[in-house]
Amino acid sequence: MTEAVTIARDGEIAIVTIDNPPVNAMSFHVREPLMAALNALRDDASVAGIVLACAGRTFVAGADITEFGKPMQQPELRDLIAALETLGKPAVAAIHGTALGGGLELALGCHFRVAEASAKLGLPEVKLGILPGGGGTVRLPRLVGPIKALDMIVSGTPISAKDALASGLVDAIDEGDLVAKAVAFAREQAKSGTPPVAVRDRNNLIENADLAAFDARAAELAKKARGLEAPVACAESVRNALTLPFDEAQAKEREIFAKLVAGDQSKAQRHLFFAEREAAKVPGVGKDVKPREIARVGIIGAGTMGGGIAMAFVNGGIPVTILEMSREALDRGLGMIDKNYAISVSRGSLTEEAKAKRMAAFTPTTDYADLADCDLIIEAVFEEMSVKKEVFGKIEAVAKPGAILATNTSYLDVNEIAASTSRPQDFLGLHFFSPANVMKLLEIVRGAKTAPDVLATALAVGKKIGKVPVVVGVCHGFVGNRMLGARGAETEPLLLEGATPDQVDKVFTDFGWPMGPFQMWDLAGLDIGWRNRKAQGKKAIIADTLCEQGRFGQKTGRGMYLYESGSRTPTPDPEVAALIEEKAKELGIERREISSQEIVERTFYPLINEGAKILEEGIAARASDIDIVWVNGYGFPIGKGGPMFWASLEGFGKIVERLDYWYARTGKEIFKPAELLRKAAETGKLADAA
Ligand code: 3H9
Repeated sequence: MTEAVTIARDGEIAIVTIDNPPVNAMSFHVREPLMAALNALRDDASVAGIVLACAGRTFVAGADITEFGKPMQQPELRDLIAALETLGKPAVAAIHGTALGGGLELALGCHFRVAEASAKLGLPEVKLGILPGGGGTVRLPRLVGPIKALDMIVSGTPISAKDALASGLVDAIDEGDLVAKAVAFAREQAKSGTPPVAVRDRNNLIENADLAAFDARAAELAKKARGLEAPVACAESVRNALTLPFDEAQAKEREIFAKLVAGDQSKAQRHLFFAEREAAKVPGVGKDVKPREIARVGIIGAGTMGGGIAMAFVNGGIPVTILEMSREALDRGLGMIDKNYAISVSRGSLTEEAKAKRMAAFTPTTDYADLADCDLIIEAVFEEMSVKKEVFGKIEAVAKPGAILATNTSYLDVNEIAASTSRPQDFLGLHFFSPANVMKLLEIVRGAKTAPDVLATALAVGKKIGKVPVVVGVCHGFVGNRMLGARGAETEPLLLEGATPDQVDKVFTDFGWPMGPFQMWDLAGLDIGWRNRKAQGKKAIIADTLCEQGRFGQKTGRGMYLYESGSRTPTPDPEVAALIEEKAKELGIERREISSQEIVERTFYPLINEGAKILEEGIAARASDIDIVWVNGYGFPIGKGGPMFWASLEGFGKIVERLDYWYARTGKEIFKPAELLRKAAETGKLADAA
């Protein structure tokens, strides 16, 4: 093992290098030798200045997140920062890769910062449910100004080196030998004889801060926080930097950090950070399995789904051949894509030039033979087994050997479709979520015969196009939609028994979902579920009746709710209330008061129960994979960490007890507790796949 901190000399300048792979996190075994190194250099009269650099692929990417929640070992990050500030000689951070969180805070402890042109700098702590706890909220505004600091800290989004130079965060950008440049910088500063000024003592930008403008921006950002504590706390802490003396503001930052890091929201968000990385590790797909190369993708179908999937690949830099049955359908699909990009241009997130480049990456065709050079071919056609099989018959006839064939089915049996081809080893499901160019989740459906390198390819290409991929097994609806079915099974019965649509929706939005199930129906269009139900011979008593009345939701101005013309704000409709009462009467259901707790127990608990059954069957490899599916594909509030993590907070014992109650009362399968859940009630932990 190499030493975590080493010192080299270039004349009178000392180069301190941190080497803690993979991302140089500030673990205790880095902090301790770094403090020793700084103390030694402070006392060494032959040293005129120091450069703080990192080995490997990046500058320090932050505090070591695995140490959170455990007693903090001394020295702490803030002690190191204080040591840097009081060295009495110039300290220069040499930044390559990413300087994030505690890494950027360490660099802010240096008197100067030199960055590689490709570097990124940011304080992403908010995404872990905390705020920068190493003085980031009190130092950053002193360099870049209060509003820029507020935006960076509340969003957590890193900025480029170029932006950092323009805003005063870095002092120079280097294209060549970064450490040599930083050494030259330190030497020049040391020679100047001017004592270096610590960032904490640079008060210009904050003394003249416009508090009213700051508060207005903070209020704007708070609106987007949607129940999360960290963004609001970040803003509060930056404000303290403007109104309080440095030490007082820093002490408050520390207090808030300690409170947030111990809270459930941060635990949930840290769980999601590691869960996302775990999801990329798939049983049976070792690091030695090499993905196949994907240089061109073929998409069958240019409708909403096919078009969205095609955009996702083109946005990720992979050209697409897009196939439709007719020229008109192709033109319509490409017209839609063009319109979507035009919206991005009008919002300023895409230039005209970039739009033209993206449009040029689509090769439209009506001829299957044009798919011959595609490395991955995805069908996004009508959700019907016979149609899918027919399409794959045509694809197989032209696809080159080794091309990966994928279905975007939401519910159908991937093994059955795979078996209809002669290459089931090259076959899998790639389940995108609508709008596919926006939604992060990608369920990769592993068929019985899918080859490991096909899975590795899907994971790699998914990451390349900015998706969060999760490998799941074959069952009706896979992980997400199968659990959605369990969550929604009791929504109509709840209405018939006495709840109102807005009461149910409010339980959901109070929990942190972006909207409730009935608002969702209205947004998606009630007619979509109606059509599906008719095809499957199923019924939904309230929703079907509304559809028969032409009430399809937002698009017709009436659905489960009423919508003023052009508005998306739902208003409860007395006609719907009357319809519910009438149907309940017809069915002989006696209506009663329904509590919020009952709504939770009959919707969220079956969701968790179904998740546990999915784990039991090995459809998901880990409980955390299920959390990733729900947070990225279905709007489960990130501050609650996904359904399975939330279940651990709610208490497995309590959930099982209430499921038993509802199962005894209704006999419905969705309430019959999974064995895994029963075991979790005893052990306090949900075991992974059987
Ligand atoms: C903070 O700094 C608090 C301070 O303000 C106050 C303190 C008092 N710690 O993402 P990757 C692991 S909070 C521990 O796949 P990439 C990661 O789990 C921190 N482990 O690589 C993975 O492990 P494995 C603020 C960490 O190249 C491996 O490293 N900083 C940490 O795609 C590779 O990670 C952040 O939030 C960590 N800080 O992306 C930055 N970071 O291989 C968090 C990573 O076992 N990190 N690991 O699965 C990132 O955003 C990305 O890792 C980064 C590299 C962009 C750096």
